[in-house]
Amino acid sequence: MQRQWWQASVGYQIWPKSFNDSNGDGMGDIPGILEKLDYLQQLGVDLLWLSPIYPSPLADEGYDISDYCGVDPRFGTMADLERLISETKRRGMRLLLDLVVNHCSDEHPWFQKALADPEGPYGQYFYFRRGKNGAPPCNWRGYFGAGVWSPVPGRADLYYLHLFHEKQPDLNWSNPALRREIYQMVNWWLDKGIAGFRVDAIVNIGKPDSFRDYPADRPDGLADCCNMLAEPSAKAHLAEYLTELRDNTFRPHGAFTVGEVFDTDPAELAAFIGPDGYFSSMFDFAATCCGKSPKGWWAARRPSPTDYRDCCFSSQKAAQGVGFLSNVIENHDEPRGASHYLPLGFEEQPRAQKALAAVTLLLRGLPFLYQGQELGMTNKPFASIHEVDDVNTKGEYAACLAAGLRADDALEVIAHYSRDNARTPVQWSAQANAGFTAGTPWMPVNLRYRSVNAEAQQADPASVLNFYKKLISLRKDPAYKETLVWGDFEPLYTEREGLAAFWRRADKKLLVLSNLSDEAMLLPLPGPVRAVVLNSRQLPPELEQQALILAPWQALVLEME
Ligand code: TEU
Repeated sequence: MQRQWWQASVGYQIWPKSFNDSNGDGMGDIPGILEKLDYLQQLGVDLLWLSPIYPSPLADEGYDISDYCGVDPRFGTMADLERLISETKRRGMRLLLDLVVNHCSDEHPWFQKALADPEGPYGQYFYFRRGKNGAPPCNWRGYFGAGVWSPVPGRADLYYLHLFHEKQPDLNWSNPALRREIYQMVNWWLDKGIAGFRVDAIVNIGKPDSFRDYPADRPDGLADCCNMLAEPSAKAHLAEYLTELRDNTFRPHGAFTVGEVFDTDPAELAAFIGPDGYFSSMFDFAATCCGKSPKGWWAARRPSPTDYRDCCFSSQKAAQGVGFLSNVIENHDEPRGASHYLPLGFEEQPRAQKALAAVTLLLRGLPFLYQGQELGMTNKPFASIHEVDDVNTKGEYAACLAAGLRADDALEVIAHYSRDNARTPVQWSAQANAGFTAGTPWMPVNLRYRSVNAEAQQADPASVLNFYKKLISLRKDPAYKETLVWGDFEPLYTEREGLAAFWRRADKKLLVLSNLSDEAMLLPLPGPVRAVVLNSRQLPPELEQQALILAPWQALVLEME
């Protein structure tokens, strides 16, 4: 496989509104990110992905864009962003923006012009369709729980399509004029000096040639819109558009791209991330999807640590020899990784968080950390549904009630899965509002900030933060980089519950062992140990001639003969 500059990178996602506020308005901003570049550099991350910073009505927190080539004044100015591009470069880091082109905002001029004249040229930028016997054109339910068709104001029986919120109309990629506008915009950003993009919800741009009903799958009589992704015409269009997008933008710029791609058939992996793939990389969402139900969050089952391991391992095997996945335990759409993958009662424990960190950072692929993950930030408590900001959570709460759950049970469900969990302000210090803002934070901070914060962890050699630093510097250590970045992956001891054990092998033979349980484990050793390269616990590993005892939640990297 050809080597690329980005393969040895460690990614870090910034969700700007909650990262760091420089001007006291309670919202994070780009100057606030600039203030923390040294922190990020010391952590060792080098590929920074910014969730959307473009002008937006924030109906879906910036994923509803009203101007693709601007910066929302709440986040700063174009000059601030240009400074961020140059300051990251100066530190050997690269900047990725979020490319959100399945849909735009209903306040984007394209949609405004389309509404004014649905039969005109801008009408062709969207999907306008007539209703069927007084009902919408088809029975799809969108990703946020409501129907995907909303009426066009003032036009009896005309609807527009939105797979997400009604303020996020879908862009019509079958229109070459729209595609040209998008490519121009992408090239404009790449010419400005960003290194590439995280590509949002991208599989949805391939729509089938006709919009037909699917069998209803919930009491609302609607069917999940993602059924359409399996239609042969949708798949064919997706391949056509992604090839064209790559050839007209990413490829000539040598850009790095990471696709938000769910549910890829292993047979299609090469098309997405192979040497000639649409993207450089894509997120591995196997564990993210584990236990989720098409019925909604109320019917989801939490994955166990063993489920987490099995998901990661099967993705690793599928991607090996094909391309580089991007490994995540959390992002701005998911519960905090520690709260989701660690068993109840252990989510706040640093030793358990470190065991999880060792797995996600040492698998083959690019690790992408999400802001605060490196501190062991956990889910936030919810006292009432009125505290919820996120549109998706509101839809899922309604789905809980429709399924017959009582209000307090519904609250418990959404409290675990809500996207707001990942969106509380980053805990920088034990000062007021966790040092995030001098004003009133737009969303309350998690009260754990008094003990869990960056300042305290920087001073504590045994902190979660310092363990992440060790893991990242191990990946970059010239002695081990070849093995940890390009080496192969092979699982072992998979019959053991709660143990993540795997080989990373190239010029060195590294054995990664992470005990994702509260029980000590006696493990046979597959050969003599040359060196203990990393140990998450203070106590030295109990090594015998042919066996070792792995303490509860202990993670070890052993260099073997
Ligand atoms: O997410 C796409 C997506 O499929 C999610 O909506 C996902 O199903 C859901 O969040 C699971 O809880 C992307 C962005 O990451 C998300 O923040 C946006 O809301 C969405 O696209 C629309 O742009």
